[in-house]
Amino acid sequence: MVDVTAAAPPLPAGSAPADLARDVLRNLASVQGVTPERATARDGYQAVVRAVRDRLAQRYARTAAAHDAANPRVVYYLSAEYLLGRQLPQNLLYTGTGDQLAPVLAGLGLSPEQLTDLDAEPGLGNGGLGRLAACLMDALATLDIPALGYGIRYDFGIFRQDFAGGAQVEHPDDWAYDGSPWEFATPELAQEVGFHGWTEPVAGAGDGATARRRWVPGETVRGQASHLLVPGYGTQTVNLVRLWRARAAPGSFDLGPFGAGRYADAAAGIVAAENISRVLYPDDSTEAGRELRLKQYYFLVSCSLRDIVARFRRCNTDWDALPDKVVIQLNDTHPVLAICELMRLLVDRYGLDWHHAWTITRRTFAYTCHTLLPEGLETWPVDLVQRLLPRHMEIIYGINHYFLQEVADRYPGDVDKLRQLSLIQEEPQRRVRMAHLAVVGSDAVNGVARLHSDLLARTTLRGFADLWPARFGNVTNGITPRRFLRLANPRLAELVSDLLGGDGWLTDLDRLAQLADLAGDEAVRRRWREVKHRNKVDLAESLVRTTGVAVDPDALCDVMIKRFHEYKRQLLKVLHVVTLANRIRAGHGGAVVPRTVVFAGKAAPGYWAAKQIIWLINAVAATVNRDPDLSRYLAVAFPPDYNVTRAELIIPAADLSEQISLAGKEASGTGNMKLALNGALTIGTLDGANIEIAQRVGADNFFQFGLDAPGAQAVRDGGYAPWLHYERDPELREAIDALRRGDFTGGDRTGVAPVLDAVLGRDEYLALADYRAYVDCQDAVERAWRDPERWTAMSIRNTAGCGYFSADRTVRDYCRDIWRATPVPVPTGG
Ligand code: NBG
Repeated sequence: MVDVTAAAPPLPAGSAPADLARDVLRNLASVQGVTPERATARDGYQAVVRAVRDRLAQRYARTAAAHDAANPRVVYYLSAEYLLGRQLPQNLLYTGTGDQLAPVLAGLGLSPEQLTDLDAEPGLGNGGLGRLAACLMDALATLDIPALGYGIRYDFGIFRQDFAGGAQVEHPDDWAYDGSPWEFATPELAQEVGFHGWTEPVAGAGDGATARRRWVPGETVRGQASHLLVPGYGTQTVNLVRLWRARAAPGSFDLGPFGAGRYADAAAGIVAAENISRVLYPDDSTEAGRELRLKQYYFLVSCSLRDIVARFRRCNTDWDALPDKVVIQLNDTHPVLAICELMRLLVDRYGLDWHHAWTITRRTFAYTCHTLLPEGLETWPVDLVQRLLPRHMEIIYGINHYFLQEVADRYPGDVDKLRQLSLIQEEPQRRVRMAHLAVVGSDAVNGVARLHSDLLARTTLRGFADLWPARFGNVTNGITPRRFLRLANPRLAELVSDLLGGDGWLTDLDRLAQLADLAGDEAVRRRWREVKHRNKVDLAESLVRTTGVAVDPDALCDVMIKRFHEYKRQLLKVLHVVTLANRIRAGHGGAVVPRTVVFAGKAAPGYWAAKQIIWLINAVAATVNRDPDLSRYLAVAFPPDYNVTRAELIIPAADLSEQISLAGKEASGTGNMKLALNGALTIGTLDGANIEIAQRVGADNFFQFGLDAPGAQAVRDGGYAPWLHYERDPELREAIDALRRGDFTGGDRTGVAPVLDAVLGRDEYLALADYRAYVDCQDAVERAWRDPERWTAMSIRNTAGCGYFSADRTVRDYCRDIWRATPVPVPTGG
């Protein structure tokens, strides 16, 4: 086991209160080389981070020792994404140093906020999937489960979003430009990763597809490990996220061309190698882009699998014990090549017979699917895989060969079945179906909410669920209450602790259920409202600063914060905003409750329709906010660059949570859980985890509307005609006509036309079919809002019902049903 503390100069770090001051002062002198009088905010930040990190590193050293001694089953989480959020506030809380910080900083003339502002968020992910990975890592450590998360140390994370003329503009996210002080680079922990080349037979091994072979790569890069420490809350366990960074082999810099003035040529090899971990999800609209992305995935998989095998072999000799000591969780399809890589290692390197290797491999992996959208299930062109990873392509054919035999035995003569289930899609282009490979090569397959898991087994992966029903299960997602209630919303956390007589809820979220009884207590409701109001004042101040939009903290705070995608139906929300504006313009302002609508989120850079909707929202926002008749009742704010940090600001202030995806499309959602936990009421469809939220908080405290998944299917099957809704519903017609006239886009009709043509023509996500139900349900929201006592009681019951959505429960479910992992307590230090 690599000792991550080795990378840092050894500083004795204690845990008594005075020790933080002592350590910070020492770090200022010995790490930053400044006297306290000359220390800048950045010096202070570095010195504090180092002092806190040292404490975590010491816990990590003890954790690693305890794990080595126990030789337990370890959970290895393979994920292309981690959205960890800021580290400083969390690590102060988890090390119990937060309270000591203010006096230390005061002595340096600094404030805690100055330090927090310097703490860059590593944006190594896109959205829900990456944040889920971070929440699960937090819960794993909190529950003392031995676990290691593997990922890629991207130089540039998810782009920074800005608006120009209302349109999304993407800037590179150079998150570690000024260094990343939480990170432990351990370059000595490295793996060599091959690409391209050819395969050849091994003497005496036979020559079938499943025989042992040798791969001679044509290109090799090095993966170097870099670590982020993941502490558990209220425990000594510190696990790791191990991120791989691509480097050229030492000596790759070419002095010859450099001497001749050809500087770019001299560094070409280095640049090519390092490009592998350069950016999160390189644009794959070109052949080169597609190859680079597949290279990334294999780079992650190859470094991680070799590392896992080496860790296993330090304490074990019997390969049959691998599935008892190792469980590899595949977070969506990105890391699924890991199945082939383990087969390659076992067969080619360690000489196991194919069937023996397959039995071990299949019992070692588990796969979580996070989508139902067909485009979310990755496939790769066979010729690309063949070229980049020739040995893996042979292994895929080998796996497919035996798998299709099994299918043929089960369904004799059913050629269609073979075609449907094969790992290879034949038409229109030969491609490898990564989800099929994942299911065939895993012991367990799960979806991320009850409905999603059911739909996976009944539709997307139906053929596999028929073959192996026991393999399929559900683990509903969860969120960490430490970050999303305690840290994001300290006022509510304090109130909850006060009402429940302590903060035991932080690790036992079911205790929130006791709040339900207090919803009837007028004094509690007053305090609850007071907290929400102060959070809304904070948000209002931030919105003025970031968007220039002045909002009324007393207005209903209606938030839709998530990635932009047509299935999530931000457009339906726009239609509602325009409907409200039309009502106000028609003189019915008095009937509308004052409302602030907050949108936030990014669209994939190549997703034209989603970007068009972003532009439209900004145009509508500008129109509404500029018109004094409208802005008395309505404000629309769209702060740019949504990320974990911004979510932590908006969520505590939300009154209403928009979860309005077309039923059957959102796998789970986790923002829905964060908002409900913070006392927002949901207006939502029967989709993803919304269904379970409604069950837990009570249908009376949830605004449900619209088609359910079978209903949506029936509408589509029945020859859906969106324009009929337009014709029949005067309010909808007026909303669409006003948009078409350019009334809400400063007279611009060309930008809005394609968006409207799409909904009136095909309306793939049935926005018009759900419009009336949605607007009526919003009217019900307004009626409830007019009664603050009723609303507050509903809000309290939402928080009370969210115990189930703790990531701790999610991890316990995984441990029980899939991972078979048990806690290994870590002793306290000295
Ligand atoms: C997302 C789903 C969400 C879900 C998260 C986490 C992907 C591919 N999927 O509904 O869209 O909450 O995963 O499971 O990012």
